[in-house]
Amino acid sequence: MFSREAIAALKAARSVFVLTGAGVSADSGVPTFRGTGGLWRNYQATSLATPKAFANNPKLVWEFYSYRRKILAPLKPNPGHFAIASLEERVSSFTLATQNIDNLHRIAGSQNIIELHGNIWEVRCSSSTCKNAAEPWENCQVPLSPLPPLCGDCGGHLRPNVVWFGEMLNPAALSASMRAIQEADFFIVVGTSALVQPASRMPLMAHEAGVFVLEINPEPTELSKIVKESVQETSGAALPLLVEEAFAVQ
Ligand code: BV8
Repeated sequence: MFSREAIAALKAARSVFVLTGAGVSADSGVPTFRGTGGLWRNYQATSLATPKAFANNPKLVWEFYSYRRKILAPLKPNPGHFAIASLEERVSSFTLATQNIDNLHRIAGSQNIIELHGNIWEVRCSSSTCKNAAEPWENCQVPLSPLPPLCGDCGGHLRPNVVWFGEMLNPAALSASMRAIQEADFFIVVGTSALVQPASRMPLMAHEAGVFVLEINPEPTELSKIVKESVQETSGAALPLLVEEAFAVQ
């Protein structure tokens, strides 16, 4: 499945950067955004995952995220998540940047995680002047009405602590990702259609810096013809094999 060169490069790597997308959670039963029957298709997520949609109809957008939490609640990490967590233990420097908001990497045991698009299990006040920090969702007892619940400090609507389309990513998350990419000598991009900016620029930056970029995705993407190696396989099947081949105890 993987070239000898990829295995040798990963084995010799001092610093590994992994970028994941919705495809890594697909093996846990989480619908992807653009796949068949994906979230995108059923709920026009793009029209709901925006500040404008929330301003126009906060209740609908809140219910959209409640629906997604309901889907996610019983789901568990899959072998792809666990392989990434075990890879982190085998290399001296490791960064995982995920576009996913489902928290499955953390549940699987990954430590150094940059949540580029936030976390669906956290909420924060939607008022830009409110000092209220993001808090775990379960802390905010969701009354039946009004929806969304209101901030205890300023009375503004609470919102999911995620990055919507048209919103800037958290500058700290971006700068931490850029620093780690500069340090990386091996880059794995897995389970992403590589369409959403600025995450989709990250594998290209590494590639342009001469870093070995390995893509894992059952479908070809814009990256497939550019990066050093592209393996058309699911993450749940490929990642455990990759870790096994590179770090199997001799
Ligand atoms: C920004 C959180 C600066 C919310 C998400 C016009 C107007 C405004 C903005 C833009 C514009 N044009 C471009 C932009 C920028 C925009 C963007 O990139 N749009 C795209 C759609 C063109 N980006 C932004 O707005 C970002 N902010 O740029 O700020 C700015 C500000 C104002 C104006 C301009 C610029 C913020 C982007 C963050 C959006 N929030 N999520 C929520 O989840 O509700 S993004 C959302 O898409 C998810 O996080 C998801 O992860 C992410 C990316 O998608 P993928 O993860 O790749 O998922 P997808 O379904 O696409 O692909 C799944 C892949 O998995 C497929 O390739 C499939 O083959 C593969 N797969 C399937 N099964 C498996 C598998 N792989 C492995 N194993 C399997 N088993």
